[in-house]
Amino acid sequence: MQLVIGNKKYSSWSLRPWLGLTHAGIPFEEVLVNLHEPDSKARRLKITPTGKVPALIDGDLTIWETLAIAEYIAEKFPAAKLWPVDAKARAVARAACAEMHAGFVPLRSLCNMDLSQRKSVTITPEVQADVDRIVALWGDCRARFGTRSNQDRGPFLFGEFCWADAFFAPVATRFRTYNIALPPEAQAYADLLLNLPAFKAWEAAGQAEPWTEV
Ligand SMILES: N[C@@H](CCC(=O)N[C@@H](CS)C(=O)NCC(=O)O)C(=O)O
Repeated sequence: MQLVIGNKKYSSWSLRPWLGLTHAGIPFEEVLVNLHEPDSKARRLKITPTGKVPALIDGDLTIWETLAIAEYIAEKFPAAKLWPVDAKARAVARAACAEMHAGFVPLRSLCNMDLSQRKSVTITPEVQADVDRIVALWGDCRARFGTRSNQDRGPFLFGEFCWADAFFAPVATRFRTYNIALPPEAQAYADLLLNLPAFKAWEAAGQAEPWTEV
């Protein structure tokens, strides 16, 4: 399998499947396309119909769109348990990923992923509403599925690591880059994601990239 990704410093969508695959120890070949090269879009359009990354290539199959890539990997590698085993938890994890995929436009527009800098922005009410919703969602997942009968099932949103954690990893970087204040539990969860060995490897590679956004 090949995973086509963009610049590690900036490409939040590429980070999600890369993190899931790497954290789960699933082997794949990484193909990095610099999004800021003049002919980059033309190169990407030869790979996917949208010209966007990430894309997963498995033999004669090319999958574009992160949610579809996540589903394909989970089906192909069920032992990796990239979705929660419990059906209700799995449904909520999928809802959380879909909400991330379709939403939080104000946050994503104002606070782009940039692993190389710390930036300051004026947080608009719309961005704060996104932050509040994410904090509430994380808290709800942790309360309902991360901990059950006082037995902690693991530190992630649904106990063990799953796609929902990978989907929110870029958000954790945005909170850090833009110094967005979080309640202690949400901060602890963001720190957990930012300290995963797989994330650290991605981050180090991103910070070493010579290309900067134009
Ligand atoms: N809906 C797509 C979004 C992918 C996306 O927007 N990728 C960005 C990089 S993070 C991209 O390829 N941008 C370059 C472009 O739009 O030409 C997905 O979920 O995979």
